[in-house]
Amino acid sequence: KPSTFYRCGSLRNFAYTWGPPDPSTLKVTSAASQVAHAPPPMVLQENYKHSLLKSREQYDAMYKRSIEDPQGFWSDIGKEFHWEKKWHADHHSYNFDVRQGPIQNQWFKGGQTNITYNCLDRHVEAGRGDQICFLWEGNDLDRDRRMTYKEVLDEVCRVANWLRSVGVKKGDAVAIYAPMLCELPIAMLACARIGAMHSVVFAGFSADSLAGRIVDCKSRVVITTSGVMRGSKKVELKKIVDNALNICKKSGFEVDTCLVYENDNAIDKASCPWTEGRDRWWHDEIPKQSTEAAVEWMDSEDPLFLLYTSGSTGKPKGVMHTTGGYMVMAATTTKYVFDMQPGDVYWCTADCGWITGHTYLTYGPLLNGATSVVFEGTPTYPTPARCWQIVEKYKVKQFYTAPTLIRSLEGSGDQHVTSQDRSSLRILGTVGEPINPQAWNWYHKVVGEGRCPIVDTWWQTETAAHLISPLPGVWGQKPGSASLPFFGAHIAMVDEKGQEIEGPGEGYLCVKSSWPSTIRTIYGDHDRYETTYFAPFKGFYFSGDGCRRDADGYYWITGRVDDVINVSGHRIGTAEVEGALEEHPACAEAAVVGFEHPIKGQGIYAYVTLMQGTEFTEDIRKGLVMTVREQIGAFAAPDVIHEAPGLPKTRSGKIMRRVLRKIASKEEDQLGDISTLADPGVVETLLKLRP
Ligand code: 6R9
Repeated sequence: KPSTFYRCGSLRNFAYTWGPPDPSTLKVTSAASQVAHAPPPMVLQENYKHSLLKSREQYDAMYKRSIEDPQGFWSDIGKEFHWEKKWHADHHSYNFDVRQGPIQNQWFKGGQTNITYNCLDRHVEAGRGDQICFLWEGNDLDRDRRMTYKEVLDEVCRVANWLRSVGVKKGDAVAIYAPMLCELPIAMLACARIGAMHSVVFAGFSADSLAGRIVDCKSRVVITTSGVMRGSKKVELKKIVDNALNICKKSGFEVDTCLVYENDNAIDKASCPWTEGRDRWWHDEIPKQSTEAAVEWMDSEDPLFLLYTSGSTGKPKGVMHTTGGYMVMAATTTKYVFDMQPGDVYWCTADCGWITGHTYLTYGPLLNGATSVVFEGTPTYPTPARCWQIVEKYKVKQFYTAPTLIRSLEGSGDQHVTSQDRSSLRILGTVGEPINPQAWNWYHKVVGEGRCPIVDTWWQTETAAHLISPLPGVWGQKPGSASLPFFGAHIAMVDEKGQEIEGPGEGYLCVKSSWPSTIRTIYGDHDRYETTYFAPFKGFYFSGDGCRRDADGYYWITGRVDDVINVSGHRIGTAEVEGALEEHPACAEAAVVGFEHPIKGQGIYAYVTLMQGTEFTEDIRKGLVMTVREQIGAFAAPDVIHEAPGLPKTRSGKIMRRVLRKIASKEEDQLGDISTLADPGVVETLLKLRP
């Protein structure tokens, strides 16, 4: 069987006939609907003074310049970094309009730099090598580790030398499939040092998904670990990698080297599956390497990394980011949004397998010379107090997490929070999905004791850095609103005809001009890049999100308007889940939609048509869920499987998802016009079979 990766969404999704999104999907998330009619009052937070920005007027002036003179604005900031070769005076150009030729973005053209050099060497050379770079906290309470900037630099150089020794060159892709050990960001930094693109695959993805990502970018080298403990659960990562490498081999692509770090509290050397010749132990290979490794000077527009993400159609997209613009914007957003000073102890709970772990756990904090906490475990193990124990232990100043975690911790009771000392906290952040005002208020009052501004940061894998976010202490906050655009983010809201909406209103969230960390392409498929992001609304980058703008110019993100669902801040394409379900031998057809979930934001609701003559049993239901876990990963497992002898389709055979969404959210009284259905009777049958 071909892997899901290639057939997910089945062929009907491969025709990129993307028109403007269905306006009936605009209202998607609970958070947005809660604030739709009566925005909560502003929280002023006058006790917090931003260390760089003195006033809203100062922001206004800087923002204006960043839009009117982007090249001048970013050139001034670019000077703060080390460039081996300075960029051209006229270093920026872009085209966002498909009618004007190919979409392209260029920033700091002509310049040469290296992001790892700027993250590590620059600080060590400035005499700050003894400062802590990573504070690592293990899954179990008694395991921790600290690494200074100098120690991280040494290890990065060793790994860089090893990569070179196995033949990795500038421009090659290296896949990394690892848990949250210091070795994960170290491996990323080592790739960047030698100009190889890292392609980190979240270690919760299945063998199939990993294989698809390895084959797509032809990574001949994979870096992994023997296993990991997540809470009390042991995950045998190397076994998953072995399965993935077999799948790769069957599809005609062979990985020749696999570097394995022995994470012995989960799986030791003796019990780790091994393929002689291909597999190498980190402990045998890395320590013998030299701690000096020449830096590969990269052109600003040379690729830095690939990160695969879900879209509304087809297989996951290899989002490509380049060196110069990404570096400058990652650093600048981190500095202003988290008001970050060198030496700050900062904790982002994201995994490096997602964009947040790239920009705001690794590159952003290191570029600013901060101390970044790396946490291997899960936030509720051994108890729901774990996060706040870590905050107390390391005196964390800025804490950055996802609304889903906030909601889940809120549900476990305030005592787990208040039992720990949180006086070190200054700024709280959220990312990944809209935050509902209720969770915002709890985060603000209980976790932050009413003294910490909350930065609700809107951005995407594609934007690579914050585009809309409060700047702490610079303006008043409204719970549930990401507030105002960051410097250089030329945000626009358009209607379904692609006309820009000025002033208050509701529409599709777009960006009007290039920002330094814009997605440069989809790896190997520039056409798909143009069709996905630039074809829906001519002249704009389209984010896939809906939004509202209020009378104060504040943005309220309403969630995805395409076929992407956001489960606990993880982006999942409905087409991918459908493709996975269709791998089950009893499944004839599947249709997946999102529904409101009290903790996860959105849950996955799957309608499944079984093969003729198959009875819908509990075993079949479990089997379908298991198939998705195996094909994609546990985090994509459907919450509900709804037996569907028939799906609501138009006469041309198009599934009417609007109807499926209404049934999933128990709003069948609002089905709207179903007269265009080929067989309106299917709706009644579906209602009868509600699980
Ligand atoms: C960074 C990240 C991107 C999608 C995005 C949107 C949602 C992210 C948000 C938010 C409301 C916020 N999203 N931040 N929605 N408020 N502050 O999550 O990247 O995994 O690519 O997801 O997440 O729907 O389009 P990614």
